[in-house]
Amino acid sequence: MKLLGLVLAGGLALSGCSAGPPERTVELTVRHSKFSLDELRVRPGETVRFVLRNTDPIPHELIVGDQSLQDVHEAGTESHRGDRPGEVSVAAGATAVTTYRFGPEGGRLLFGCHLPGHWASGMRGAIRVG
Ligand SMILES: [Cu+2]
Repeated sequence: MKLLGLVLAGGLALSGCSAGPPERTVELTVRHSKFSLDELRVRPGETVRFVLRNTDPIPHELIVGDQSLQDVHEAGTESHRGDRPGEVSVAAGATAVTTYRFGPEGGRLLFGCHLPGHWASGMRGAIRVG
């Protein structure tokens, strides 16, 4: 129990372990409700481990997916967060990890945070696949 307490105190949250072995790690730092990257490129079929470091005094999240998935989260009709690949919440001052496997086809996906007002104020970015 003591070890568990230490892990929780460290603020590390894990999610999306079912996506297979990561091929690459992408670090995203959040500062003043902005991501440190606004665009990234991945290869089709690539598995990416996202490490989300939140330096802000408020929680954030990272949602990876297409426009329709982002619309669902933005509308607030999606009740589950942090338990699927590419979707993770991060507490204030904490670090969270999620792993996402991109599909075999090229295209454009998005990532962002859907806490109220965050997406609209620019807490998002584009992912170019291929
Ligand atoms: Cu946010």
